[in-house]
Amino acid sequence: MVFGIQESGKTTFAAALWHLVDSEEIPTALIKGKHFGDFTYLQEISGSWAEGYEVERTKLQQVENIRVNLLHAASGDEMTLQFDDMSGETLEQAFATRYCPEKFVELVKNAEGMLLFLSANRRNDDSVTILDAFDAEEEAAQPAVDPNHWEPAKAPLQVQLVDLLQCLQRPPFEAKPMKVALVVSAWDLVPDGDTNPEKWLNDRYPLLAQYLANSEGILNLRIYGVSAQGGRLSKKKDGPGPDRENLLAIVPASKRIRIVGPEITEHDITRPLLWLAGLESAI
Ligand SMILES: Nc1nc2c(ncn2[C@@H]2O[C@H](COP(=O)(O)OP(=O)(O)O)[C@@H](O)[C@H]2O)c(=O)[nH]1
Ligand SMILES: [Mg+2]
Repeated sequence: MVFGIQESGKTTFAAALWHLVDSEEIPTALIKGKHFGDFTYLQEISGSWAEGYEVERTKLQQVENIRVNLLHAASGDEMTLQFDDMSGETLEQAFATRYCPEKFVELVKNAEGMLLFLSANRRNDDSVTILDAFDAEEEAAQPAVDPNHWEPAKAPLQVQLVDLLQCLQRPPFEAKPMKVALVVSAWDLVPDGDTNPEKWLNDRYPLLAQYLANSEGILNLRIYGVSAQGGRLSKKKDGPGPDRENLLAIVPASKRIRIVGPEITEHDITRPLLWLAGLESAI
């Protein structure tokens, strides 16, 4: 299963993955499996990706089921990467309201591994500390807002994620203990010196890092840095993004994709999935 809040890089990953396995431009550990039914949405997003544009955001209220079936050629084993590409900040809402769609419960119950997304392009958790909050409170001698007022959406991202992940252990989910592959997306935006995704996580999201390392619901953890887009792009309607020209010069397009982490080969974002499926030793 795929797990991650809005803007964490899930759809772009799916678009790049589909291009990679559909085009067969470069060898990959897992190849495209059998697909039935309607996969227009996958084709649409991978089309935008190939043209060097950002994937379009899921329209409000529209839920796109993304299922990518992958095949391990040597063993004949198959795996499915599945997620509800939910709009309307469903997970963030779930943190505040404690409600989530029933379909999501099914997805969690059936999951045997998790691809967890976190974007390197998010700044707001870095900056504010409890000391800043104290200072602000002292300055505002007369509190303008009710001191008991709490806005869940303003809770730090790592607090929200740890809470949501913890919920998966309890009814109605009761997720099986599973392997987790954390994808730090938009890895191209991380400064060059910061080459290790594990260190990146420990520095920026220490609470989440501790939870992932110690939760009984997590059998095993791996951390990857992934640039699925390769650089900064923009939506088609907004014209070419800053890195579009450079990215289009990379041929074949699959080579725009970059991944760092344990047991990887350049460009191959099926590697985390191979590990999740327990097939790594089979190659
Ligand atoms: N620079 C860069 N930006 C990315 C990358 N992957 C995703 N993004 C951007 O991050 C934003 C959120 O991505 P999206 O895939 O829509 O996230 P989702 O809401 O989790 O599906 C979009 O503006 C993407 O263009 C990447 O590899 N590099
Ligand atoms: Mg999306």
